[in-house]
Amino acid sequence: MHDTLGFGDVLKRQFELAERNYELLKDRGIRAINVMGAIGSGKTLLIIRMAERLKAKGLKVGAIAGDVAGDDDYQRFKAAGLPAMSINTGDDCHLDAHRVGHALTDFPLSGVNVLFIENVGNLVCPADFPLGTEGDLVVISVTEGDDMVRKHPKIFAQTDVVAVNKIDLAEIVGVDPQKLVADYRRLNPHGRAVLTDAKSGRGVEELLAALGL
Ligand SMILES: Nc1nc2c(ncn2[C@@H]2O[C@H](COP(=O)(O)OP(=O)(O)OP(=O)(O)O)[C@@H](O)[C@H]2O)c(=O)[nH]1
Ligand SMILES: [Zn+2]
Ligand SMILES: [Zn+2]
Repeated sequence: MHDTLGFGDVLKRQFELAERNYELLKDRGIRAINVMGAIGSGKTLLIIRMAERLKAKGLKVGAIAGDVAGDDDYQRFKAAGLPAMSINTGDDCHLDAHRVGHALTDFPLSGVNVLFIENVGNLVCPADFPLGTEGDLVVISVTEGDDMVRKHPKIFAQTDVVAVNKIDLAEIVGVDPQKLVADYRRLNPHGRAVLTDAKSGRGVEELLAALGL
C-alpha cells in the first residue's frame, strides 16, 4: 500500500502526522523545538547549555537525538542529566513526523516542560519535514565558512531563529559572523540571528529569549 503513494501524498501524510504531534505536545503543555543545523555546528552542546539554564529556572528539559547511526548524542544528553531518547534514521538525512510520533509515545514525557529534538545534521533535507514542534532553530557555526546561509536559502528563509555558533573561533578561521547574519537578514527579514559560543555559554540566554523560552 505504502509504495503506491507519490511524493505529494507522502508529504501530505507527514503534515498530518506533524499536526498530530503538535496537538499531543500542546495537550501536555510541552514546548518542543526542532533543532536543525549543519553537521558538527554545535547542536548538541547548545541544547545542553540551554537545558542547564532552563533547569536553573526550575523547568524540566528533555532531548531526542536524531542521528543516522549511533548513540553518541543520546549518551551526551544522558550524561548531562536529561531524560533522553535516540532515533536512528538509517538511510534518511532527516527526522520525520512519523518517527518523532513513535518517539513521543515511548518518551518519559511526564513533567517535561521543554523538549529539544535534535535533527540530523545537514541544511537540506530537514527543511522539508515538519515534526510538529512549536518552534524551529537552525544552528550553523563560523567554521563551516561564510557562505553557509546563501548556499541553503530554503531552510533559512523558513526558520525564524538562527544561532551562529563557535564565535570564539571566528578570528582563527577568518570568518566574519556578521556576514552570515547579513545573508540571513536578506532571506528572512523578520528572523532573529544570535551569535553564540556554546563552549563558554556566551549568547545562550539571548538564544533562549529568541526562542521564547
Ligand atoms: N570552540 C567551540 N567549540 C564548540 C562550540 N560548540 C560546539 N563545539 C565543539 O564542536 C564539536 C561539535 O559539537 P556538537 O555539539 O557535537 O555538534 P553537533 O552539531 O551536535 O554535531 P552532529 O550531531 O554530529 O551534527 C564538539 O567537539 C564541541 O565541543 C563552540 O561554540 N565553540
Ligand atoms: Zn549532535
Ligand atoms: Zn508507525
